Amino acid sequence: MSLRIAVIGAGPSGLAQLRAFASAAAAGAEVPEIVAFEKQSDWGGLWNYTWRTGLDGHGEPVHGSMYRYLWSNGPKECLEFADYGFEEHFGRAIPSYPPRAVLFDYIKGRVEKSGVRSFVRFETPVKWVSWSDETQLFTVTVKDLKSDTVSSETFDYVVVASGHFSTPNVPYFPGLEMFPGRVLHSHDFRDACEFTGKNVLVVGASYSAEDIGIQCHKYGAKSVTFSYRTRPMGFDWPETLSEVPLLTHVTGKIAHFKDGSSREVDAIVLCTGYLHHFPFLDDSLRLKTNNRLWPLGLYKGVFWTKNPKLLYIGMQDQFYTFNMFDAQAWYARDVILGKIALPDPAAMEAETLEWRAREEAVTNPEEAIDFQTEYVRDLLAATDYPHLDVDHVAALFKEWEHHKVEGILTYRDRSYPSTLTGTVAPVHHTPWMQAMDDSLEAFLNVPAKAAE
Ligand code: FAD
Ligand code: NA7
Repeated sequence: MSLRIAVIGAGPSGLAQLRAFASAAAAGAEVPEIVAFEKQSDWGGLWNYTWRTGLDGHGEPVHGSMYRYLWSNGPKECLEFADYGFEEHFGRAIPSYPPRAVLFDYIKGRVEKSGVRSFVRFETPVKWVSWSDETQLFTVTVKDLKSDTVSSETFDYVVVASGHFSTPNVPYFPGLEMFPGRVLHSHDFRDACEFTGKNVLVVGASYSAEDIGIQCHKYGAKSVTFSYRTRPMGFDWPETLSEVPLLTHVTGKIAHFKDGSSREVDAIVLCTGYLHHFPFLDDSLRLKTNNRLWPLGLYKGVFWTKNPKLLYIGMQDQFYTFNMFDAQAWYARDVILGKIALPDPAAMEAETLEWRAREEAVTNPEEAIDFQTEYVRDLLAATDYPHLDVDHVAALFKEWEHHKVEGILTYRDRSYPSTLTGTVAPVHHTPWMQAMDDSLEAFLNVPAKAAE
């Protein structure tokens, strides 16, 4: 087969695509040539922690948004790969809420086993992608950061798996420029210890605000004030954490809010979300969306309806993560291999609009979980991805939501059963609020050397 596929990004989404083709090859299928371009020096996407902020050593924008002491904010049982469970990777059951390093190890384990590393060109950001109607090929222009050279190659398909939690959405509030303290976006947050003893203002009311706020509390912030635009998160916060309406302006160290109240703060963290940002794509190929469950323009949430040889993996707002990327990647693979036929453009567009109407009818988190569950179920039904009990996953997500409401500082101490093996996760040796060491060795309780 002479087809060539370019995958942009070797995070969980891009790696799902590599794994999908590797599993087809292992089953005897003839698969196309795949080249994955990754701008960082290792794979794993956001899970590959970097201390850097701003620009990297080559002057490229830093991709990483993860921070030290980050622990999974959902049960690992909800993201477990159906073809490579946690028990298979670690040789035993592990607790339900692992720190970042442990999930990074799990992600790497599957692809190392598949032998796909040679398909990835590291330190090679994609700079531009164009399509030719004449040749029916994409031209992909990349920069090799090691040799400082730019080159172009042609491909039959392009899979965009570059993530969408890296380019910060940074609103302006009058007075920020004169604030005599740290002002940063969650993208640049690396370490809660910086805020020990400080009064921190966190703007935003979603996952980043919630998690960065409670990390600051855990590592000794004097107080955390959350400022919301639409509605408060409404958790039963400890005494030093509280929610106020939207920030209107700042005068000196005083933050003023929409309800007329004000507070003195030492630092401001803007947890105001991210932009879908594809600086390497021409307007005619570029997905333009905010962070939501059903972005428009993508048939099955994957195929660019205007040119289905361009595919996007992982562009939705996410309850499901790793196993949803798998469901998308397996479906994408089977379309590329000719096992699944795409309908005509009008039918693709009509189905996409139907899903959007269903998404717009969603009114609460439980319905949002059900919506994404139906989406993943729809994809899985068409491929040979190993059985994933999505009803069980959905039930776990709903339990997780309830457990967060019951205790925002204690939900990570809970345990859930694997949907693959039924094994209930062991309780972690230390309650999350007291677990200050986020290393893999501390979590697994193994000496540093043995874990390597
Ligand atoms: P990414 O992980 O962002 O990977 C994209 C890859 O593309 C990166 O390696 C990047 O370097 C590369 N890339 C980007 N642009 C280019 C280019 N032009 N050329 C070449 N390569 C490029 N999910 C969970 O399931 N559990 C959690 O606890 C959780 N916590 C999170 C915490 C934070 C702070 C954030 C931001 C996200 C969190 N997520 C969590 C969600 C996260 O989005 C997914 O887990 C997952 O990392 C998404 O994978 P991805 O491959 O789509 O994107
Ligand atoms: P999200 O989930 O996209 O949420 C963005 C938040 O930022 C949300 O609460 C927005 O308020 C708020 N926002 C956006 N613009 C503004 C302005 N202008 N003013 C005030 N507030 C604003 O992003 P997160 O970073 O929380 O989560 C992304 C991923 O990172 C997620 O997968 C996590 O697991 C980690 P709204 O509620 O819309 O009014």
